[in-house]
Amino acid sequence: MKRRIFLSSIATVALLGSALAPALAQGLPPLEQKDRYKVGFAQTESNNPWRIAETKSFQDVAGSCNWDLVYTDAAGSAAKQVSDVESMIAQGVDAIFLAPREEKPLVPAVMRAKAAGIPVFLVDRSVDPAVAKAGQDYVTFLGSDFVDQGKRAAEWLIENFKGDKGVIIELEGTTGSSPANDRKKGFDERIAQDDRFEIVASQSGDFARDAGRQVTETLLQAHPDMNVIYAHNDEMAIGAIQALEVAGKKPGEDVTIVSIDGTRDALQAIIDGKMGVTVESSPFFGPLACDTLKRYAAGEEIEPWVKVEDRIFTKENAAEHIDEAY
Ligand code: GYE
Repeated sequence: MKRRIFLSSIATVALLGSALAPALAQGLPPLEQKDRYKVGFAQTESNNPWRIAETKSFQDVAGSCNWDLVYTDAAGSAAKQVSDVESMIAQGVDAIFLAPREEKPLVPAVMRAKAAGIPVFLVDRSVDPAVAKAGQDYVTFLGSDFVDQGKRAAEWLIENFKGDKGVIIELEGTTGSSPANDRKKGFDERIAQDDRFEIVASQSGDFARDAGRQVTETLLQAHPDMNVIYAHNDEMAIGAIQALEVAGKKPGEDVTIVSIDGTRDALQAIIDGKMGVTVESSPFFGPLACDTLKRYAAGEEIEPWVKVEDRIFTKENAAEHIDEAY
């Protein structure tokens, strides 16, 4: 059924040379313009406020954008997420928004959707750029510049750290995910330019509060002189704060904490003086997803990266923003 639509669209484009031509020239499946779409949103997990806010943003926009939303939750399993996408293909969705848990294992899901004539939009995370390309295998990536987020966290630390020697523990996000890879790169490269700092340990806490707490507990034993924590997201930073407090350390005084996201708990920790900074990474993708899908259906050539601009939250502005946080 889907394939028939795909082929007949090709014929139409060939005849009319219509606005769908740019998409098809690059091998992307076209999308008809219609009043209502059946849209898949393949979520990676739902174990933190960021994911819950993102899902809600998609559910909210489904109403205003005339979508019948097919929602799946991979519960932290890349393998389940691949089969979630396969089930969306089987259900004949018009388009898929995929938040790929990890860069490599989700590539086959992208390729299968493309082969089935269904345009894929990557949202919040990306897949391995060496094997799958925007504008060719999937339409575009909607999301933040993670390298820049890591770099900005490092720059805040360089400007605000008071001591002579910064002994850093890094809590990495989900291994193999694009934000973990890129937030590490951006931070590590920038911090290496200042000899006051040394990263003594860098370990994954899977973007989760509990894992962040446990990893911090273990690393604290091995590096009792640590005085900086860089967490790839706020949930792990909050877990780290709990571990520090149990160990009798004062977060914000004995240990400077820098992080990424902008959750309500993180903004509260900044207001309380426990956390120094969180670089924003917005989960509110619904309106942007609606707009990008409409532009694509209208035949616009979509830029390979629909970039989200991020703010930065510190004690100067955290109180102003806490009411809009999640
Ligand atoms: O920072 C984190 C979430 O992919 C940008 O994943 C997202 C990250 C976000 O679990 O909290």
